[in-house]
Amino acid sequence: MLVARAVDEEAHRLQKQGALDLWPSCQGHEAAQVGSALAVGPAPTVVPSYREHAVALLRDVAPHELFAQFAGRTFCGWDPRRTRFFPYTLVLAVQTLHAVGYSIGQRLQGLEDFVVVYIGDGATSEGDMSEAMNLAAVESASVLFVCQNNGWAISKPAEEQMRTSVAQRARGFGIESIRIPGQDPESVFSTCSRAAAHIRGQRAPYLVEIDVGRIRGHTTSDAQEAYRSSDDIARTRAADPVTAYTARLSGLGLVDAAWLDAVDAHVRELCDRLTKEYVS
Ligand SMILES: Cc1ncc(C[n+]2csc(CCOP(=O)(O)OP(=O)(O)O)c2C)c(N)n1
Ligand SMILES: [Mg+2]
Repeated sequence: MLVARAVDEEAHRLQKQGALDLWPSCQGHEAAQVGSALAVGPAPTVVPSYREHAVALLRDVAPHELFAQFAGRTFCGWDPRRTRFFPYTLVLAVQTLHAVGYSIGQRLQGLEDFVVVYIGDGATSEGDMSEAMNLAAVESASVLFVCQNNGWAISKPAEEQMRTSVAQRARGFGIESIRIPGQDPESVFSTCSRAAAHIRGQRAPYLVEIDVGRIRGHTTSDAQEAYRSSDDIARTRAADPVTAYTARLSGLGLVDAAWLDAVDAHVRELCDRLTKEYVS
C-alpha cells in the first residue's frame, strides 16, 4: 500500500511536469486493491479497469510500465501474458464481458482458474455490466467481480446512478454478493478469500462491492473541488486507508520506525529513478 501510494504521488509529479499525459489516481483504493489481489493469489487472470495500480504492482507490473501507458508511449505498457494482468480498459465496463468470455474460454480449454474483473460504481450503469453478470450467472462462469465503489463517476454521485447497491443488483442476476467497507485491507482480504473459495468450490461467479474513498480527483484532468464540498473531501482524506493501516500496525508494534524508514528509502530511490527515466 505504501509503495502504491508513493508511485501514485510520483505519477502526479510527473504529470505536472508534462512527462505523463494523464493519471487516474488509486489513492484511497489501496486497501481494496491490495486486500483483494492478495486474497486471490497469483493464479487467477486479472482484468482491470484503469486505476488498479496497486494490483498491477502486485502482479509484477513495473511502475515505469504503468507510466509508459499514461505517457502514450506504448499500446499497453506491460506484457499481459507474462503478468496475466490484462491491459487497462478506458471504455467503461467492456472489460466485464472480456472477463466472462475469457473465463468461459479457459474452461472450454480445460485451463481452469478463475478470472477477477475490477469495475467502478459508475461503469456498472453500462449495459455491458448487466450482460456480463447475466452471462456469468447462466454459464456459471468462474468470475470474481470486484466493484470499487468510490461514490463517484467523475462528477456524478453514485446515489444518482442507482437505487440499490451493486451487490443487491448482482443477486437479481443470480450472483452471490456482499458489500463491505474498503478501509481495512485485512477485512477485504478475508472477504475476498471467502469469495475465491466460493468460486472454486461452487464453480459460480461472485461479486464483492467495496466502498472506498476517492482522495484525489477522477484523474489529473479533474478538479473535484468544483463539485465536492470541502467537508466531504476532508472526510475522505481523514479516512485514508494507508495512514490508518500504518497507524494500526505501528500501534500493535508490528512495524516500527526503522521498517517504515526502510520502505520510505526504497520508494524514494524508486521514484528518483523513475523521474530520471521520464523527465528527459
Ligand atoms: C463507455 C464510456 N462512457 C463514458 C466514458 C467516460 N468516463 C470515463 S471514466 C468515467 C466515470 C467512471 O466512473 P466509475 O466507473 O465509478 O470509476 P472510477 O473512475 O470512479 O474509478 C466516465 C463516465 C468512458 N470512458 N467510456
Ligand atoms: Mg467511481
